[in-house]
Amino acid sequence: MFTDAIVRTPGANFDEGLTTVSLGTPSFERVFAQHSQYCQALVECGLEVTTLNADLGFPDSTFVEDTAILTARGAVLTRPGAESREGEVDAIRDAILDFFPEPLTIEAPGTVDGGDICEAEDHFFIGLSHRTNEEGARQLARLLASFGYESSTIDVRPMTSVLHLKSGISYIGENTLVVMEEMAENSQFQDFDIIRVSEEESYAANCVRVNGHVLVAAGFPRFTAELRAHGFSPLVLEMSEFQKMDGGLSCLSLRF
Ligand code: CIR
Repeated sequence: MFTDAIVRTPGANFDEGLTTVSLGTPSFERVFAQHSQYCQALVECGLEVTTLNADLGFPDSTFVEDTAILTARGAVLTRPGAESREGEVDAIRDAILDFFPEPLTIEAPGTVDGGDICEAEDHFFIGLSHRTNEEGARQLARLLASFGYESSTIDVRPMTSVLHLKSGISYIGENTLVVMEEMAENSQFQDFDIIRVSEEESYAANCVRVNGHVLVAAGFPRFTAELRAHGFSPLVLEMSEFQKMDGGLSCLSLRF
């Protein structure tokens, strides 16, 4: 069960952030509305939400998930792999200190984005991506081991359709992994129940279990029906404007 979440309001220069997709320019009005519905959903799931002010120095800073890995046994501040995002971590350190007084850190030349880290009970899948490098993954594995967690790496660098590991997989509890088609055969997933996400709906593979619900992006009816069929309770959220900037549901909050 989570009790808390940290989010950051998007800035008016949100559209100046990084993106690899060509889905058009986000409308700030819609970004803001979608962000506020997202926060509302976290509240509905029973979380106390801490909202940080927009930070115009970092257009991608609403994607707070990339800056830290918060676990039940301690926190790790990351070192984001995109240079323009490195400075986002300082503010997150301040924001988590009340909850995690002694966060561990990833050091140069290691880089890690939180979007590459998928926690499945006591095991962490660490994505090697164009943001999380091998040195960062090694450091993180060591830090997680010091908390008593196991981990393993999954290389997503050859996959052009995903920015981060969690663009393609999500752990939603009940031993269940949501996995996009391209990753579904990975032998590391063999002990999990798998819900496959078809290629046409692959954006929906980034979903988030928050207490009794699974937050899911709107517009993916087959996947949403599948979740219901497996006994989950989807809470559907419009994400179009975040998708334009390569963002998914998980990246908009740190949950703990
Ligand atoms: C970036 O490229 O860094 C942002 N525009 C999107 C980050 C999305 N983060 C995530 O999925 N964890």
